[in-house]
Amino acid sequence: MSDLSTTPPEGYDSEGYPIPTATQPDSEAVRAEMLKIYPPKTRRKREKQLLANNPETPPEIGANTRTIPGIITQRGCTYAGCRGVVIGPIHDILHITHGPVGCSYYSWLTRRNLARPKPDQPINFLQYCMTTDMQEEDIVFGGEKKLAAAIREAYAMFKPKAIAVYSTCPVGLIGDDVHAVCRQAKAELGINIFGFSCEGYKGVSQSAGHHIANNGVFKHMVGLNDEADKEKFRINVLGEYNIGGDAWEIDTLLKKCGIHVTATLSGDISYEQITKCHTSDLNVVLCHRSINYMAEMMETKFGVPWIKANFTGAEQTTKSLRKIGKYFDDKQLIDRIEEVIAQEMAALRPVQEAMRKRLQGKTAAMFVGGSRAHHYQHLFKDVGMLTVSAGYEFAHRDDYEGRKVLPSIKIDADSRNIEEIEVEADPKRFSPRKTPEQLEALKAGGFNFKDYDGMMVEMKKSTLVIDDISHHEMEKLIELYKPDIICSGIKDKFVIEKLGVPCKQLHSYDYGGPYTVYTGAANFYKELDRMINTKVWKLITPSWKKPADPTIALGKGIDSPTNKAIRETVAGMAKAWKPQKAAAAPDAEG
Ligand code: CFM
Repeated sequence: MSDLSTTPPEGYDSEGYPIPTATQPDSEAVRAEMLKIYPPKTRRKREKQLLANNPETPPEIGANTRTIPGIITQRGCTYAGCRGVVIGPIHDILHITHGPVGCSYYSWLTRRNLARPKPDQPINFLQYCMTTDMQEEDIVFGGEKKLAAAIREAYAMFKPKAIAVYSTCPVGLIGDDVHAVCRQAKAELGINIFGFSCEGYKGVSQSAGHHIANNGVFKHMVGLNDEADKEKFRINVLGEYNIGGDAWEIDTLLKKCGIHVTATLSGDISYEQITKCHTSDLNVVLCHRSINYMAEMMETKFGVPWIKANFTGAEQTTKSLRKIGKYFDDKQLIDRIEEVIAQEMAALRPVQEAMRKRLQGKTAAMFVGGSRAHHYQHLFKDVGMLTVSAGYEFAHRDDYEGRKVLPSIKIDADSRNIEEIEVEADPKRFSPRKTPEQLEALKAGGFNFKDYDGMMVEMKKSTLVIDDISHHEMEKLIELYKPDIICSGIKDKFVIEKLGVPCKQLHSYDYGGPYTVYTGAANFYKELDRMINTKVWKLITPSWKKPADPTIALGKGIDSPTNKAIRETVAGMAKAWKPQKAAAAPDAEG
């Protein structure tokens, strides 16, 4: 909603949720329908991951557990979460993948974490793809020497300030000691070189890779440079990776308000910015899932407090700016923030109103990552669209139910696999940014530090929450909810579109964006209109609207022409097949 008034505008219910134009199915019935195909053991597990929401007392959801083999999941691997997500965007260090070429190749510019060379810092290494390209011989005899040679070669060519090395699955299996190689190379070359044990199999998803990356960035980079920026009102933006230029929009907006960003972790960030980010005065956490560890460690060691904020959606951006203003408690800053909000909303409101007229009452479903499936619901709400179902790929219970459940999360063997580093207050450099009295006053005024309420409290009652959605569940969802748009990723985009529903990729933004703050919100509303209101979807008759074709129903029309043809082809192939060895060897019987 464009203003922050308490009476909901037309098209919204008394709780402020948009009213959908089409009648919605009962979420419990949809859930039962999705689950019924599974064998009992699978069903028991999936039952915990599919729930009808209750915003007042969010039900306990099964999250961050292994995907059952055979289920088509959207998840990625631990290496992807470490190398690709959290550290990959640092643009002026070298990233070397120790492993077969594929892991490196597929993490090469596939995530749109944009970076641009600065006048004083013209280096951008992100377009390079570096790997040790392990071969069979390295797997058998060990790859440490090859890694040491690769580091030397890369250093000689690029003379970087730092090199990060990432382990892939085979490296962990054969036991190469990447950390020892990195220590040795560091001593030899005199630059910062460090490794990550982020083998793809290390955790149940990329989420494990985030944690490993946070630990490594904290241990090897944060705190190396104590020289603080001169500007007043310094913050770090954590969990913002500049996909499609999002971080640049946030930077521009904050600058207008007079707020200085020391570092954005890790969107378009330099090595130097990371090394001094502990000198900032506030950590503003956007993606809680990928970087809450860093926020916690920086607070413990250096005394930088953290707050959760969200720059996705107009209303959320306004709230977040006001929260930052309140933290610094400076009259001039607060006034300036209000001026900027008024200016930005004056520009956005006409777009929002126009788009709301075209989108009001439409519905959306969202399955992505560990934070966007929550945050983007606000952009939909801005233009009168209701999210009928949502879920994360790899988030933990706290991202769904809120951080209050943290003490009750059971640590399983998979989580125990990930190192929890012990952090203590730095004897010299720990400095609380606020006095205990100031903190108390802020808290008394309703200000929440280190808190995240999660997705469920902000989602309408009975909305279907689905963790780690499978393709089968996605197809059922489309059949039963018929949402006007689904936000997801490349793994299921075309399955969704073949079923006649537009799919907006929320990872890569389908080459679009930025979508953060007010300027980005305008882009997103227009994108929704373009995708939903195009006539092209009416040209497709999705399979669920067609009558079942008996000739292709396997197991049904056993004597149908299609099935007969398949049987004949298979029989012909079997007849023609000869075992290779037998054909080459002398005829045993002759
Ligand atoms: Fe955080 Fe992200 Fe996300 Fe994420 Fe990601 Fe991403 Fe994402 Mo893709 S860090 S959890 S691991 S907001 S790459 S920028 S879009 S799945 S919802």
